Parts: sequence; structure tokens; C-alpha cells
Amino acid sequence: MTDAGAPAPGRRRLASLRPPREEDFSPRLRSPAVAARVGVALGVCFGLAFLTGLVSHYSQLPDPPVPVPTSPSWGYRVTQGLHVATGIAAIPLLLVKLWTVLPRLFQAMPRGVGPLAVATAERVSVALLVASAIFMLVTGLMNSTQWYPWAFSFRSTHYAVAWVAVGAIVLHVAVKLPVIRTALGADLEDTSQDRVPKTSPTRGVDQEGLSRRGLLTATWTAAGLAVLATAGATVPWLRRVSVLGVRSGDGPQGVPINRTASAAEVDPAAVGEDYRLEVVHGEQSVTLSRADLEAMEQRTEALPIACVEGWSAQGTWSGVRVRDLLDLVGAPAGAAVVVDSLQQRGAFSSTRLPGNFADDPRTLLALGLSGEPLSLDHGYPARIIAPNRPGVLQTKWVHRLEVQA
Ligand SMILES: Nc1nc2c(c(=O)[nH]1)N[C@H]1C(S)=C(S)[C@@H](COP(=O)(O)O)O[C@H]1N2
Ligand SMILES: [Mo]
Repeated sequence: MTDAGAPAPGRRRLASLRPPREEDFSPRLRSPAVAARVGVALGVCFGLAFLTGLVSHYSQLPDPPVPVPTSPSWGYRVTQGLHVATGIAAIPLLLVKLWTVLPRLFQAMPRGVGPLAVATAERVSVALLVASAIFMLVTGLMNSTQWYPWAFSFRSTHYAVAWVAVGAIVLHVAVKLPVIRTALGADLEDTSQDRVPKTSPTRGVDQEGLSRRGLLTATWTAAGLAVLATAGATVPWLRRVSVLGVRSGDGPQGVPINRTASAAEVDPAAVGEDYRLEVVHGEQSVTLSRADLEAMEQRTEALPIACVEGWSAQGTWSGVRVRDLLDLVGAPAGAAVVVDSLQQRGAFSSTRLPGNFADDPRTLLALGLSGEPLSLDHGYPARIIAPNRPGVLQTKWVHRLEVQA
């Protein structure tokens, strides 16, 4: 409404149904002064999301070349919380950034083979940047809401495209560095960087309404609110303000349930009286009932479940040290263990516990949570809980531990 009553020269020309031109857009808000500032925030978010994403990806390798440390126990909880929070914050930032640079889409292509080639290369790189950034945020958001409508592997695709996005960002920043530096060095209201030619009919028009400072304040507020609305899934004291959190960070026995026993198609008969845990090391093996496990020395550890989807919760787990179980079959120190679930299908039905995790005294085959026997959905009769581990590897309904040679 800001241009009501203004001569609106741009509007008259738009009415002729030709595509808009760059100079049809008011430069007041859509200026490098705004784009550079939002871009810095976006770059920080993508940078943090990338680094924490690398941590997450590496932590999920079954046999990482350099072991993932088991301490601090809350490490993955923090890095993955940060990963999802920076991704969420990036959504409004990216929308505003795209809006500010929209006129560039209608920029006339230069004449001459050389300039045309350069302009084309630039457009292709920006298209790659925009597409990969949108892909990262959309797939990440869908993952955090546990919506997987695609056929491809989320983890490997999100990881591969992350490199494309970060590569495109680095290239973009390098190309734009002179503009970025000038824009950031000048006052926010400075118009000398604006892309519209001084003779443009829109210059001087549209001076009312939201100011650049107002737009930036609204942008930071939107990013902050988006984080506040979701971060309660991992930050307990934000639980009550996080109205959009898919997980509240709470659930039966104080911990959310990721996948129920019935969703995982765990046979109810297999978790009853006939349940047995097999611990195998080469020729040696022991078979233990749940009562046998309860008769062993019980330990209690406060450890978080931190899901890749961004929610996490601290639990007080009790059960048997994995190392104590490995000692029953004479497993050497540092031996890795393959953990098998009663769940027959799916990627999490079998996981590998590297040697340093198997040996950590805090790593339990948990039988209880919050002073009660584990609920079926939390992994009854027994589940793995280890420090500083992605939730996906905290295998539930464990029935077999096999020491790797
Ligand atoms: N067998 C099995 N174990 C599993 C899963 C699963 O689907 N199957 N989900 C994992 C995931 S993704 C998470 S985040 C944790 C969640 O544990 P909880 O449901 O007890 O909170 O369990 C892990 N253990
Ligand atoms: Mo998870």
C-alpha cells in the first residue's frame, strides 16, 4: 500500500505484461545493504549447521577411522541441537535473502560472448546455491518432523548436498566480497550500492513504510521466534514456549519415544518370558534371561537420548555395564561389538558399538529408566545407552551382542 497515489511508473509498464526488469523493483529494502547483512547471518547459520552436521555424520559411521570420544556425554546433544536450531533459523533468513535479491533474476543479460558467458556462469552458480540451500532446509525440516516421503536415503543425500551448498556459498561469497565489504562498511541507509540506475523512475518513489532497519529487526525476530518455537524439544526450559516442537522433550518415563515397538514390528512373544540375551565372542557365548541380567551388578547413569531429528532428553538409566557382559565371554579391551535388535527390519535393527564405547564404564545395557523397568517402547527387555552417541545408535530391544574379532 505504500505507493498508493504515487505516480507508479513501474506499475503502468508492468500492466503491459512484459516480464519485470531489475529497475522495476524499489531498491529501498531490496538493497545490498540489507542482503549483505542478512547474508552474514545466513552464512553463520549454514556454517554452524555444516560443522555440526559433519559431527553428526561422522558420529554415525559404524567404524570411524579416528574414534569418536565418549565424553562429554552431552556432546552430541549440544551439536545436534545446534544443528537443528541453526537450520530452523536459516529458513526465515533465506526467505528474506531471496526476497532482497529477487530483482537480480530479472537483470538483463549482457551482450557479447565473453560477458554473456560470465553472466551465465554466475547465474548457474547462484541457481545451484539457491537450489541446494532450499534442499538442505526443506529436507532438514521434514526430517525434524519425522516426515520421510522420499525414496532416497536422507542421511547420505542431506550430507552430499551439504557439500554442494557450502561450496556454492564459498564461491558466492568470494565473488561478492567487494560488494559485501562495501555494503557492510557503509551505513544501512546508504544508497550508493543500490543496483537501480540513478535515472530510474522508481528512485525517490516508495519512501514510506518499513525501513531497512525495520526489515532487519523483523528478520532477526522471525529467526529468533522460529528457534524458540522449536528448540524446547532439546532445551528443557524452553519446552513450554516451543509450540511448534514436534517432540516436547518429554514422554513416558520422562523420555520421548522415537519409534514404538509395534511400529518397529517387534514380536511381543520375543520380549516375554522366553527372552534371552546372547553374548558371543568367537566360540565362547553366554545366554542370559532378563532375571539373569537383573541378578548382575546394577549401575545407574544419567545420560541423554539425543535424536538426529533435534529432540533430546536426559534419562536416568539403570542396568548392566556392557563391559561386564563382555567380560563374561573374555572379550579383549577395545573390542567392538555388533548389537542386534529383536526388530527384524530397518537400518537400526543392527548397530556397531566401537571399542571405546563398549569399554566406557557408563555404557549400559539398560533394563530400567527413571527407577522403573524399561517400558516396551523404550526398548524392554534391554537396550543400549551410551554417552555422546546419536540416538539412532542407542539400539532398543537388544537380544544379541557379538564381539568382533
Ligand atoms: N531397534 C531400534 N532401536 C532404536 C530405534 C529403532 O527404530 N529401532 N530408534 C532409535 C532412535 S532414532 C532413537 S532417537 C532412540 C530413541 O529412543 P527412545 O524411543 O527410547 O526415546 O532409539 C533408537 N533405537
Ligand atoms: Mo532418532
